[in-house]
Amino acid sequence: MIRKKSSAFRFSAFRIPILLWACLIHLPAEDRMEWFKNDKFGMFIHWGPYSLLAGEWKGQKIPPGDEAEWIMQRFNIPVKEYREMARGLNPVKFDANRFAGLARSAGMKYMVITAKHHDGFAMYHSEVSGYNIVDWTPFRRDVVKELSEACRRQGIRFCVYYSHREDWDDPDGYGNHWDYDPAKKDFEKYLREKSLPQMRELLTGYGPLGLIWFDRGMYTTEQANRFMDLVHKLQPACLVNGRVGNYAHDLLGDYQNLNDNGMPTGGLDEYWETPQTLNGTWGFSRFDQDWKTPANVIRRLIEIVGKGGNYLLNIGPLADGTIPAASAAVLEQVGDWMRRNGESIYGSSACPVGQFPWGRCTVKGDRIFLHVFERPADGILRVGGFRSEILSAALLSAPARELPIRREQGVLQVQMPAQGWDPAATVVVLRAAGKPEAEPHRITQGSDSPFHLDYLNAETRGGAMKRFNRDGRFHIGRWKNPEDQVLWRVQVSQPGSYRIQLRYAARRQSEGRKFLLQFGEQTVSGAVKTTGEWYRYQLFDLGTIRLSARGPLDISIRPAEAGGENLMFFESLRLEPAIPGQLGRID
Ligand code: H79
Repeated sequence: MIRKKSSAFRFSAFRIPILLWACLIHLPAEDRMEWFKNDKFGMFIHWGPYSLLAGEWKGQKIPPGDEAEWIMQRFNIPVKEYREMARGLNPVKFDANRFAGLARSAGMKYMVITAKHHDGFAMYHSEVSGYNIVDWTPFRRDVVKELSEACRRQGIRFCVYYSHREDWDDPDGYGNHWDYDPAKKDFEKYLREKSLPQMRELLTGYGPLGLIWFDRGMYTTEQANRFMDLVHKLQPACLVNGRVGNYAHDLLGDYQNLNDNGMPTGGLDEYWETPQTLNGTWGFSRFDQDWKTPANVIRRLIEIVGKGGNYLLNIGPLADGTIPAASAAVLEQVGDWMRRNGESIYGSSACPVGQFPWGRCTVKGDRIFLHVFERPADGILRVGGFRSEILSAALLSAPARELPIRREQGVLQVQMPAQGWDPAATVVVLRAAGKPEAEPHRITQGSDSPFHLDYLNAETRGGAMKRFNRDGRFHIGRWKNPEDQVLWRVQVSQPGSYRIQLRYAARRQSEGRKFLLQFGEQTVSGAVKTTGEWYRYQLFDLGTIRLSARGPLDISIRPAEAGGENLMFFESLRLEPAIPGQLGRID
């Protein structure tokens, strides 16, 4: 289900053959992902009975920064009492237009609302369970329906969050061990009678959905596929996030989520999004007023988009239906910036040269957008790393006024104006002669130091993909054939003998598979050793290699033979001086 993206983080020059889609999928992957690639910024809404408790149960408080929507689990609130409490949910001030309007003025293009969170309560009119906002509360209005209609009117793509495994209300759902004996749970019954039927209701009653945001994974891949198949059968264009599957197995879905509030260390070869919240909680808490500043949110957006991802930013409405004034104010200010600078965000791709000391970048067509966080003291912005000829520079806010540029020892210098600075990020637009290309980059070594080669500084070829793993780490996987390669371009300054240390995880199916490590003309072969199941990484010693010449060297790893399973989940290749202090000195 996951396609390699066309925009790699650093080495963008290699294009991946288009994978054939399973005949189940009615639309080609590219078409279905198009809006996701363009839109970049979405609104997440966590809203449910927990909003009424606002972080407190019978005098016990959720500490600031902890997750208020977890209150039922945290204080082991009995189902009977939580259900009684939920009867009081009556958000009389709720106005769906206000939500859609705020998303719109913040520059957000999609909205994801918790149709059911882990507490099992549906924020829509469900016939599967009467424990929903229409049948259970005096409010009697379908919040999900009203939001879906308001979003459609205001041009926001509507999406739902659905916790498909966790359900603290249902005797057979996952998670409630204080009311129900885990040994007596019939999880299949839960899937059959609540989770899948509710998913069907959401897919058939609320118009076209942009994506379904599952959470907490499934026990098995087979179970996850039942959800994926249902979504694709009823709404072929609707995307599925990666948390649909078992976190410890191969990740499924149309795109991956980083961990909650995760920031990426680098780009990935697949589509991704990071869910983050404006303070420290998802559902509303009276005890958490630690709001991020508008500038912080803007810089996070830039950081994420500059690495090829999407930013799903959460608000937690109050139980009366209003949006906390502080979070609305932050979003309005982010919107001000987006109105002026959205051109540098929507439809852009990852920066091909990584990050700069003064800020970040994105690219689109023949334009490079430089997001300047720190104003250079001498007024000259130094932009290294682009090979492309740069034809002109101007502030995005003043396109008619060209800024003087020149190149000095390969580094572009832009003479910045004294005025027009934005405290969050000032955007400079460079126009390149053609598609912006990065300079070929070589990894250098310090004195007597090892080479640490990992996913971040690697170039992937063929089917090899830089992927997220649910532990919050990253690796390279999906390589099966000799053309699926991982490559590094290094600069050897200290000839000598190096110990080769490979860190990876490998499933039993990969045991004994041969691979080749290429150091220029020298080849070292190895055989995969299993590390048990899935993502259990271990360090393996592959002997020593003598790098006798100073200068450029290409290092690669590839499967020796075609076919079979994923070779390994590769984490890093370390070249350690065999005898410390004995490497040749730099001239
Ligand atoms: O919906 C939001 C979270 O409630 C949900 N994902 C985001 C989008 C989420 N599900 N699981 N987790 C987050 C991770 C679980 C964290 C926990 Fe805890 C640590 C559960 C128990 C210990 C945080 C601290 C919540 C309660 C105490």
